[in-house]
Amino acid sequence: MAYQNLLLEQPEPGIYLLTVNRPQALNALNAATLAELAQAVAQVATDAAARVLLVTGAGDKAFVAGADISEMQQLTADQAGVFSQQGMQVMHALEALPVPVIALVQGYALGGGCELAMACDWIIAAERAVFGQPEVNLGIPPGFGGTQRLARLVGRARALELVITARQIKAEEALAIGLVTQVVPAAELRERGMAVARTIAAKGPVAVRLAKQAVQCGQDLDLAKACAYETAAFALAFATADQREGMRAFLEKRAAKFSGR
Ligand code: DAK
Repeated sequence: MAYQNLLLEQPEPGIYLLTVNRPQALNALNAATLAELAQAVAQVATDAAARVLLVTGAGDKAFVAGADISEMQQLTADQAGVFSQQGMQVMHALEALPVPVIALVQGYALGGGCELAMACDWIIAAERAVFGQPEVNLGIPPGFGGTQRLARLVGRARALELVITARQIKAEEALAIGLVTQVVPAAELRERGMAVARTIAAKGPVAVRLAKQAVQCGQDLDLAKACAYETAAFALAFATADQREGMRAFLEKRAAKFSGR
């Protein structure tokens, strides 16, 4: 499928690389880009051979510098509601992908850009990455899930401080508060993402999917219910060819060849 504002590539089998491609506007998310993001996520979701999705921004200046302010400026309250829902649906769809989704952030990840990165399963940042929720500078609160995902990732007080003061933080601080999982030199960002993607692609796809779902669903349950969910996922894995192959390969001292069934 051809996109105007995105690039969706498969650099290696099973590994998708999605690039928000509006560098002239620092990859800001307008309605057209959000619509294409929804299509691209659906394309990955329907590919049974997909193993991992990397999400990044074009150029070295920004991952995504937020929702498109020039487009948002004229919105009525009703239109803003529709725009917010459109963004929320994209974030939910990304989160719901059965495969792991990793954000590769270089430069600015602000507002909707920080929200897009947080909707991914984890974030790898380049040394010069900058994160923030500057919406209050524009007279609006975050609208694509930022108040909720940031608080879940870094805790309530830190999220409140960042959202309410609009303070922007560099990669090192983002690492210290748990917003990103690793910081790498900018020149190595893509290769580091590909290396992690290859690692994931070699694992049992069903196990990866079940593990992702268990962590995600368990977060909103109490511990007993969350552990019961994990038990169900664990048991389900024993009905798969991947479980038999994974254990047989270990005992035969060879690499497993998973089929994803
Ligand atoms: N939207 C549109 N264009 C943008 C943009 C953005 N978010 N960010 C940058 N650009 C454009 C600039 O206008 C400029 O365009 P030209 O003038 O060249 O045509 C070009 O990108 C380069 O930007 P700068 O010239 O400003 O570059 P600098 O290096 O000087 O500064 C910067 C980089 C990232 C610090 C600066 O561009 C900046 O502050 N950008 C805005 C960052 C920001 O405030 N982001 C948050 C946007 S608000 C909601 C739904 C969603 C949201 C809220 C509510 N509902 C409907 C309820 C989400 C909101 C946001 O994300």
